Order: sequence, then C-alpha cells, then structure tokens
Amino acid sequence: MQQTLILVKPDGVHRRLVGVIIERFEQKGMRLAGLKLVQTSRALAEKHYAVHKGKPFYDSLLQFITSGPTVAMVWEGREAVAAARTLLGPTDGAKAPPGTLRGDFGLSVQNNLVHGSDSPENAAAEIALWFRPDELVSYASNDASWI
Ligand code: IDP
Ligand code: MG
Repeated sequence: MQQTLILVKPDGVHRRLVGVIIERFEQKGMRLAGLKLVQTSRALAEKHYAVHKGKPFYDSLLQFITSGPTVAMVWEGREAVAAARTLLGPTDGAKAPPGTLRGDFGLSVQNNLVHGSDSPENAAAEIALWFRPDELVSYASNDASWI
C-alpha cells in the first residue's frame, strides 16, 4: 500500500487546524501509520525543501517552516500520494477550490497549512527524513476491506 508524508505546517498548528486536517485524511479512508509533533530544525528544513533552493521564496519558506511546531504524519492507502494532494488542493490558497484543505482554510501561497509528497519516490525519501523506521506502526484497519 502506498504511503505519503503529510505535514501540518506551523500556521496550521497555531490556527488550531490540526484536528480538522487529520479528520479529512481519516474520513477519506487512509490509515495513519505515523504521527509526531516536531520543532523543525534548519537542517531538516533545508533537506526537505532542497528542491526549492535558489528560488526567491526559499529563505522565507525556511523561516516559516522552522518558526513553530509542525505535525508530521504518514498516511497510507491506495494511491495515497495523489489522493492526498487532491485533498490538499493547489499550492495557492486563494486559487484552491472549496472542499480542499487549502481552499477551505487559507488565502496565502506560503502559509498554505499542509504539505503532501508529490510522488511515491519523494514520499519514500521524505518519510525517511522525518521518521525513523521504528516510529511507523503497521496494523490492519478493521474496515480495510470496505475501503
Ligand atoms: P506544494 O506544497 O503545493 O507542493 P511547492 O511548489 O512544492 O508547492 O512549494 C513548496 C512550498 O513552498 C509551498 O507549499 C509553499 O508553502 C511555498 N511556496 C511555493 N511557491 C511559493 C511562492 O511563490 N511564494 C511563497 N511561498 C511559496
Ligand atoms: Mg511540493
């Protein structure tokens, strides 16, 4: 089953949207495989956003992501990477449609509440960055055959 890394960024934690964000992934039918609250270090942020190094928003993005607590999660399910990106909506909250997390709860491009991996390969690399193997829990959801 596919896994994806989901982060509730510091704006989501400060705005008390952790619960509603988790609820969307639960309601979708994904299985929670890992969860923790992290004060992100500069080193971790640089690795996580390495692909954006050199872009005009890079320094501001690193400042933002290290400015407060982040909830790091691993969610699992069929086509979890793409399905999670659909739940998130497009990057810019002002353009994200209603029904998506970014569309329902934000107007900002940078402070867009939540991160989701953009490919299965990047998901695997990002999960390894944020979680040790023994922090991920494997179990069978009782409703798996229905979902
Ligand atoms: P994504 O999170 O939708 O995959 P990316 O293009 O990978 O979007 O950008 C990573 C993060 O960098 C975004 O989620 C957002 O927080 C921030 N970001 C992206 N583009 C801009 C921008 O033009 N200005 C400010 N921040 C940006
Ligand atoms: Mg991205």
